[in-house]
Amino acid sequence: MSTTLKRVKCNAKQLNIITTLFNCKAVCKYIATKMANSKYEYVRHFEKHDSCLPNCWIIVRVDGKAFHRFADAHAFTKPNDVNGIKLMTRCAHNVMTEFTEMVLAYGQSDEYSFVFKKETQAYKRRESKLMTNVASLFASSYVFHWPEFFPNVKLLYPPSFDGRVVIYPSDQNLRDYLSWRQADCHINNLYNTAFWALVQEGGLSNKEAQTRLSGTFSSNKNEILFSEFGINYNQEPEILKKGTILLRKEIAEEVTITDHKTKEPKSVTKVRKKIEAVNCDLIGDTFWVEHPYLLNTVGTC
Ligand code: DGT
Ligand code: MG
Ligand code: MG
Repeated sequence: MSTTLKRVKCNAKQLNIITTLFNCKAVCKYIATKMANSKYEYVRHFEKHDSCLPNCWIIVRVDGKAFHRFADAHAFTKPNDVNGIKLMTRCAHNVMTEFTEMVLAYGQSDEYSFVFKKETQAYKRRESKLMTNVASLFASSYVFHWPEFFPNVKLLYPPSFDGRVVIYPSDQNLRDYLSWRQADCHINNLYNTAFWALVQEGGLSNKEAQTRLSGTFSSNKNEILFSEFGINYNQEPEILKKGTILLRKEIAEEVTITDHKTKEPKSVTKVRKKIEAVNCDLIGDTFWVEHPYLLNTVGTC
């Protein structure tokens, strides 16, 4: 049969008709071979091979495009809009639910970093696949969940998020990366809290507040907040000072099952993983000592 088929010359449309008519496995196989070996096939070899280095942590970071404009356009509270922060975390939760080989995520401001375990084989570790799938799911989730967090604010235009991939070979590099993002959260939040206190409560113009804070250290900003506005920065909510960490926690649950021998109901403990948000320090050792499974990822997720 295949000998006869190979003698037939026809275009793709005609081949499709043959498949429909005969619905025959051999015909389908023949067509697949024919199409795959078209003269255009060579263009595939121009694609970049972009597999991430093996045995390294893969981080995908997404960041809102021009979010200063987006925040203004949608009247976000300054310096922090808690609904905006919660929406970001809802999106990150979606991403972690979809990508089960993610160990944790860390978010602050308009960005989220997602950590894939070292051994992940998701998308054959292809950088472009990982980055674009994460960024597009994050962006679509942002629009999808918007009404839950901003029921009275019309979404004026579609937001977008850029994405990048960074590879870290050692656990220490990974910890340093996350510490860098959390330190950035702290530095920006302290500055923004002081800046907007000076503007909103102190009556300074944006330019005057900027000049006032220029060249100041953390201690100076803490002092301005405390002595001029009665704000103890240390008592600001952790979600603002530390950002948000999403991790998979093991939850032990009592469930009732039917004993297959006695056919009687019995109670057993089942362990399942649940994605949880925490707002704590991840720069010190405590977090890593309390969650040792995060770095020891073989066989997890
Ligand atoms: P990009 O990322 O280069 O496209 O530009 P932006 O404008 O997104 O800049 P970026 O990512 O460095 O900084 C984040 C901006 O988002 C920053 O201007 C403040 C704004 N933003 C983030 N979260 C909030 C919030 O909760 N409230 C307000 N009012 N603004 C926020
Ligand atoms: Mg941005
Ligand atoms: Mg940003």
